[in-house]
Formats: sequence, C-alpha cells, structure tokens
Amino acid sequence: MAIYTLYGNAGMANLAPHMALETIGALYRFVRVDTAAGEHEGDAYRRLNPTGRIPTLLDGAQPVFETAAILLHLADSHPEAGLLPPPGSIDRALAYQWLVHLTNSVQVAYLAYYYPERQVTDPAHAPSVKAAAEARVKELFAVIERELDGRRWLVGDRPGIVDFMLLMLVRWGRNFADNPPRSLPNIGAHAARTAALPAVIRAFEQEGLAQPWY
Ligand SMILES: N[C@@H](CCC(=O)N[C@@H](CS)C(=O)NCC(=O)O)C(=O)O
Repeated sequence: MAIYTLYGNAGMANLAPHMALETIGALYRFVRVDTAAGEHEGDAYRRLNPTGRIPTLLDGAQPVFETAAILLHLADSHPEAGLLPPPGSIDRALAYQWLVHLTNSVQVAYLAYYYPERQVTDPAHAPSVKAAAEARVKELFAVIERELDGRRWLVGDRPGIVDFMLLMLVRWGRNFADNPPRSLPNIGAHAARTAALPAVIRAFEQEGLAQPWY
C-alpha cells in the first residue's frame, strides 16, 4: 500500500519531489493531474491544495504543498537517504540557503516566464514580461554557475534535494532561444551528473518525459 501520493503532471514542479521519492525507495503513487483541462483548479484538487498549484504530496492522508516544503519533509522523514546534510551543520544551512533561493528566486522568475499574462493588466505587455523573466533566470543561473566551480554537487559531497531542484529548474529553461542553462559548463556538467542517477532516470521515465531531459 502506498504511503505517499504525489500529485503532479509531466515535468512540472512535482519532478524534484519525484526524484526524492525514487531515491528514498519510498512506497508511493504518482497521480497525474490534467492541468491542460484545468483539473488543478477544480474543487477536488483544491481540497488537497487550496492554492490550486502543482505539486501536492499526501503523507498518508495529510496533504503538504509547496515543492520546497515537500522536499524538506521527505528528506527529514528519511534521513538514511542522506538527501540533506546533518541538522545543525554548516552544510545544512547552505542546503537551506540554496533550496530557498531556488524556490524563491529562480522558480519565481520561471513562473513569470511561463505565465507572463498573470503579471500584467494589459496582455500586450506579456511578451516584455516574458523576455525580462528569461533574462532574470539567466542572471540567476550565472550566480549558480560560479558556485558550482570545482564542485560535483551544490552542497556537500553527495547528491540531495537541492541538486534535484536545480536539475528541474535547468530543465525548465531547455527551450530558451539562446544560452539555455545547460550551456553553462558547470551547470551542464551538474545536470548530466544528476540526470545519470538511476533514481532520477526512473522519475523522468515515470513522468513519461522524452529525451533530451534538460
Ligand atoms: N511555489 C509553488 C509553485 C507551484 C506552481 O506554480 N506550479 C506550477 C507547475 S510547475 C503550476 O501549478 N502551474 C499551473 C498553473 O499555474 O496554472 C510550489 O513550488 O509548489
């Protein structure tokens, strides 16, 4: 019987929690939400996640939403998987730092890129918002590129939830007309390293995502 249920749709923000569930080896079900049909905004889904956004994790019967919160909860609940450095360590602080930065800055910039019409009152301004959001994403990735210099993983010496979040966000920029995140040498190498992990491969495959993944 499944302990966890992850609600999401192919390649959306569920992808990083999906990688974590696969790494942990947890019992879970992946439930596809038909976002194209607006299922995420319907009453049934909003009873689980009142924000009407993807993803939601059910831990038993308890819904938890917000990607970063889900990742932290999974890492905390399965310390043996080593998805976060030990509590109280400096590396743990850095993992918090990067996770919050990735969700609060990089992901937010992407949401403006993917949904620019939500940022404007005049739809004619949406293309300009989209272009500015793409520029902002690139600016943020330039910072991460420098941080990854000489490092295999964003924090510590093994892959964890921040690396899963980073790969998901690198993927989201794969269709930029120029300089997608993967074209930065350290980020590209990190993405290749993370996407080669067997648990990560399983998550991509279970979401039905075709190559190239990032
Ligand atoms: N901060 C939220 C953002 C969630 C979010 O915006 N998810 C997107 C998918 S990546 C979504 O629900 N898109 C559908 C929509 O906004 O209509 C989280 O990380 O869970």
